Amino acid sequence: MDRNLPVNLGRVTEAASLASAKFLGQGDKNKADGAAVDAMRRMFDTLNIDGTVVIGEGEMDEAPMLYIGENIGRAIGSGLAIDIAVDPLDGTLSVANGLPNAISVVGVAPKGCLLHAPDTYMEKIAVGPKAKGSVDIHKSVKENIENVAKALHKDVDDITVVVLDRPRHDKLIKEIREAGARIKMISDGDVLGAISTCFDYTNVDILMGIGGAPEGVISAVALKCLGGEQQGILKPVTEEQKRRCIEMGADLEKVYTIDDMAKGNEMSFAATGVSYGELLQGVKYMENNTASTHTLILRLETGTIRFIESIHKLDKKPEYAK
Ligand code: VTB
Repeated sequence: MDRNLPVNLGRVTEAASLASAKFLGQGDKNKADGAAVDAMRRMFDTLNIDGTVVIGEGEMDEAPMLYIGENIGRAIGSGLAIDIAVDPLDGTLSVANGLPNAISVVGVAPKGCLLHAPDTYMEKIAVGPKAKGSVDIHKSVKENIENVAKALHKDVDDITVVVLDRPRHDKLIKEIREAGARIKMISDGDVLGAISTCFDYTNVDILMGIGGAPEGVISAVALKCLGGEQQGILKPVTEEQKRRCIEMGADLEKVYTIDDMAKGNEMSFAATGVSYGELLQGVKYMENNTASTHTLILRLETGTIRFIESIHKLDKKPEYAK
């Protein structure tokens, strides 16, 4: 894929972050999300791509923009044909409540390479490159934690598992505690949770638990670029979700690996912080009507990991001014 595409994806997530950060702490998650979707969609249309949204804001009848199956880009029918997975704002509630770790995120691969995941839950386990090969979603929580500890040359009580703070995780949390590991509870954003396992300084070693399946595909793109590992099993809750999974050809017994979710050797990923986080700083408004953004950009072909800090002159981009 075009080597400049990853950097352009960074422009896309920067735009969505700048648009939604204005709503930090204002209690309106729909406004924050809408602004992110709108800005992301507009920036995509400036790129020379023939993109198809495979993970997006919902079905065509549910979402006006970035819906599943939507064609985006400036070169539809003639440019580089790619699958696009987006979450314009992962952590809508966090933004509304002024909480950390909200990001805007995009993953892309050549057409046909990203799993068309149904909008349902997925049980996941994810680790960074040093613990790759040491987890098995069918093994017990204790065994997985002990094997990761071994791979990382750490004691079990130095292992931190990131878990979404949800009642459905009560049993998981008990099992992690019984195994003797630590828990970092997050209110939202298991994409960032999964990515954090790949960066030592976050002190996160494993992601465990049930989150969104679409988020699982986005994480798979990032973890593939970073050399980590993720396994997932679809967990539809309602009959309607089960029907949808089967209709989409999904296998409810299958353990989806990274390569099942994100196939091939060409892939790019970008994420920009909206609110403050350990891995990515949030949007910061500064003097002289400027704002800074912090973006992680990944490219599988070369394995390059870029952190880009940008300063935006809001006089020239009035749509992002507070
Ligand atoms: C997670 C989390 C997301 O959805 O995937 C979660 O990473 C799963 O759904 O940020 P529930 O909220 O129903 O638990 C989000 O919270 C929102 O997309």
